[in-house]
Amino acid sequence: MKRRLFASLGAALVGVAAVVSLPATSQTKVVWKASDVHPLGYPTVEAIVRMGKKFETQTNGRISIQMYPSMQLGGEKEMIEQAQVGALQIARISVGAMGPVVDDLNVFNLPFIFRDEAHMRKVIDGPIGAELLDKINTNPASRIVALGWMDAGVRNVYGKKAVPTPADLKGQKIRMMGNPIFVETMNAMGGSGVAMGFNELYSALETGVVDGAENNPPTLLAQNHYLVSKVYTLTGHLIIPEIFIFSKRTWDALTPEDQALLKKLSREAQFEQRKLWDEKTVTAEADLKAKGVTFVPADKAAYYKATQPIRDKYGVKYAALLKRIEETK
Ligand code: GTR
Repeated sequence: MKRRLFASLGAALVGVAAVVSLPATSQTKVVWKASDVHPLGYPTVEAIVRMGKKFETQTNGRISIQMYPSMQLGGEKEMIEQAQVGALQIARISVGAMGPVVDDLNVFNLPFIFRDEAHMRKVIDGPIGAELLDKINTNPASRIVALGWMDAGVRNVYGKKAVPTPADLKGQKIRMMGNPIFVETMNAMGGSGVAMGFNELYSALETGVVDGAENNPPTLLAQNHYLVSKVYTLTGHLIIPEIFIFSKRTWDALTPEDQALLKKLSREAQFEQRKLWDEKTVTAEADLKAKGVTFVPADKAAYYKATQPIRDKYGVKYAALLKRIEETK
């Protein structure tokens, strides 16, 4: 009798639970597509995966995120285009690839404008960072919503030979991201800049179509470029943050509550990625050294001097902003 009572009580409770959860489950489940050029486990990818888990928990499974890593949905240019038409929702993009879409961002694509990573972080965390995200959001042509910033460390040159001074880069074909500023920067540094998609780079390095490239240590490791490029010269010419963006088309169809949740979880993802980034930079450097990559110091003052024409040429229209960046302590 008692047992039957408990059984029916249990059934009643299950019934209550089903009724209570009905509003959530009766709404259509949404799966947002997220994309990154890097593999699973890379800090930017991991931060979005974690954000997806939080979304799932906090919306009772109504919204989740499916990550498509490792360029499965194409390069960054393609990812931006897909976000613009709503074919994907979240894309993590280097500011290098965003410059051609929203010109104001190109200020971050100039060589040696940040003293170091800490300086860059101060800038993106402060009013300048907020203003630039806003420029993306209010630019009708961008058709994307900027969710937040991510870290991408310091970019250094890698290849088969050490390039401690600009003279060492003479005749070296170095792959740069597809933005004219970068090609001109490499030319000013003494090398020969070649604009090329990230997806073509490994084979270009392997076959000698280019002699080298430039990037941060986690990328050199994660993209396996170290297998064919064993010398990493610490030129430190670019410190380019990354952003993660959302499709404006999808955003406009969200409820204000979901928009607010997305903003909140994005802010958390930004700082979670930073923590993951710092950890990964340390382990990546150690891993690369263990795998036979030589780290070579560079004459940074010489590279700074060599790239002055680029700051002069492109910096004019960002003069006020550049002054504020410099004054950020
Ligand atoms: C990496 C960045 C990628 C991509 C790549 C490149 O540091 O995380 O988003 O921009 O550089 O050089 O193309």
